[in-house]
Amino acid sequence: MDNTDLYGIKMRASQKSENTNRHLSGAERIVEKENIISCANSLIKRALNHENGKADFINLKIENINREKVLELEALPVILKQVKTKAEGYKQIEYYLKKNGIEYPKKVINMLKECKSLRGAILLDVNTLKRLEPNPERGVRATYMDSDKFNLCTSKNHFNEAIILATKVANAPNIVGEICISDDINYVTGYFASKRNGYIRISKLKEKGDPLGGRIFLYNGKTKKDLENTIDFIEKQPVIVTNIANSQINTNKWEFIEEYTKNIKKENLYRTQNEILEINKSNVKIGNTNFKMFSSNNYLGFANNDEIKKFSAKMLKKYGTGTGGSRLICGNFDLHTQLENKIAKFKNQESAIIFNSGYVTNLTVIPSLFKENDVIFSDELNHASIIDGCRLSKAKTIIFKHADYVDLEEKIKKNAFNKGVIISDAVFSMDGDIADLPKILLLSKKYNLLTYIDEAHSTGVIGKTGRGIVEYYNLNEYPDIIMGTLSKALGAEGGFITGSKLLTDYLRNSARGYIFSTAFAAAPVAAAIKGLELLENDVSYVKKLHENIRYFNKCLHNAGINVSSKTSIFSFIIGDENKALEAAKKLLIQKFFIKAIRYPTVPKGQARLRIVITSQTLKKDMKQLSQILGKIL
Ligand code: WAQ
Ligand code: MG
Repeated sequence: MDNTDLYGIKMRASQKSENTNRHLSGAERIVEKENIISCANSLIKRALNHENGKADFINLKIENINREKVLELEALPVILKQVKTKAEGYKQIEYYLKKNGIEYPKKVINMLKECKSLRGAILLDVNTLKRLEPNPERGVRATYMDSDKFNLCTSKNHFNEAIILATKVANAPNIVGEICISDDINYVTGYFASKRNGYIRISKLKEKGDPLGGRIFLYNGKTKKDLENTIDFIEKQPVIVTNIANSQINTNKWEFIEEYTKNIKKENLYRTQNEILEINKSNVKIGNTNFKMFSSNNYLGFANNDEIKKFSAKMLKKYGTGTGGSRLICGNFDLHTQLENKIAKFKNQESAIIFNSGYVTNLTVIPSLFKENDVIFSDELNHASIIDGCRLSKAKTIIFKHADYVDLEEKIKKNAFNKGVIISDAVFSMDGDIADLPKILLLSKKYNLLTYIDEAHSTGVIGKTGRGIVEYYNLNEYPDIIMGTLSKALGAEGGFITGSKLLTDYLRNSARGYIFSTAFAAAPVAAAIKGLELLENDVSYVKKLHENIRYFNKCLHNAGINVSSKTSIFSFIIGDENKALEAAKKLLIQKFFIKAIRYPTVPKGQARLRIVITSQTLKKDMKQLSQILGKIL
């Protein structure tokens, strides 16, 4: 046996009130000499940071313990009883009391009420139901006990402390069992423990908020000497409990979800989804009702275009429904390459690479390009996929005010970097405004930064022929990294990056979302190919979209609504989440399918109606809608 000394450390914290001291918290440990200071430290921290209140007195007692006298006890085995109600919990206790020969279990349980003013436990004679504590105001206190693991004790761990105590008490002479409920008002888990049955952990023995708590040690001895031995053991015998299982059993494994759901419901942030049964141009059928669709990013109607559907179906027949592997292993069809070439050509770039969704594109490309020592300057209204990509990248992310390039420049000047990038949406998804690309490019040149532009809502939408933001500004230079989606104007599915071949080859070798995703199926790839073809060969789709956007702007103006947009996205900021929901409901009653956009899609308190105009939106619908909006906004 190791000869180094052991020390018991006890902490008690209390609060001074008029003439008494209110007990706040207490804890004890048994530690090696070398751990005294760090243990004392954390016990003091615990005393100072107790949720019950501020500590006026902290009493720390450190005493030598003879190692030879320490008893090592194996922790009681833990058995969890998951119960739904307090009543069920009590049934469990009754059952175990009966099992241990106690005739009137209800009477015993009732005595827990007497524990209220005790610092210790009731010592109950199970034969006479008489209390045996020498000092009935204090009760019997179990002390000199710890587990064999030295861990920092800054916060209370109910279960760990309880199993140490329960193991010690269950091993005391003449003790047949123990019942315990915490006096912490929100800790509802309690237990019955005995040497015979183990530690029966009962998930609910009281309602939250109930201050009832206490302990009863069940005694079955005969002589005065027996009683003395029992109390002596409980109060004086040093015990180290070994093999406490790491079972931090949660009383309700789903509580974290239930809590979350309850909270977002309270804040009007809970979301539900509609089931669309049929789509006919700008009309959708939900249930038995037709709605005018004013929410879809199907900007050019390509998701339901006959020519595209036909080609997609043909390729589905030829290649099948799946690909059977990632691009790099065995899922690479000539179709994939064709699509990538088409994207690059459409965007006037050297090369392109496709990903399974727009979200995945940003999520995987940003971290594969930017790392720990890099700096990302990101517009505060960038899409969630950019935000998540930045987070995953571990790069230092500096958020600049929305479309505020003065703020951006100030922040660039303040932050030193070796490698840096400006990331911005081209068209902002929830506001519909357009980034000032010329300014961004200017700053990027001035400070030698890369540029990363997300063209999800600009491709097929802005620019004379729908080529996006570069065409919109008539520039002859390009961002370094152009990102886009195939799922909006192109009516298919997926995302892409286009730029230099150096860039796309690098991404094929480093972007985990590319390497570890099964290549996407022929049908959506073919749809995107055909979509690009239509877009390139027939400018009428984009023209029609632009005409509709102009028309809706005019309607809004006529209805006296001060909202306008140069893109498909019109944002009607309402503010309050509930009011936005109400407005959406009113529109739904009038058969307009428009969603209230709320946090976390937009900041809290900036809930809004997001109205989307496509090439298929009917003029009469736009007119009617703007009149209704004029009334309800
Ligand atoms: N010795 C005897 N009785 C005590 C002691 C002690 N060392 N410490 C507390 N008591 C009595 C006292 O009357 C308290 O009011 C009562 O027990 C409850 O004490 O598996 O937190 O410290 O998750 O509030 C059970 C854990 C936690 C169940 C119990 O007790 C689980 C708990 P608390
Ligand atoms: Mg307590």
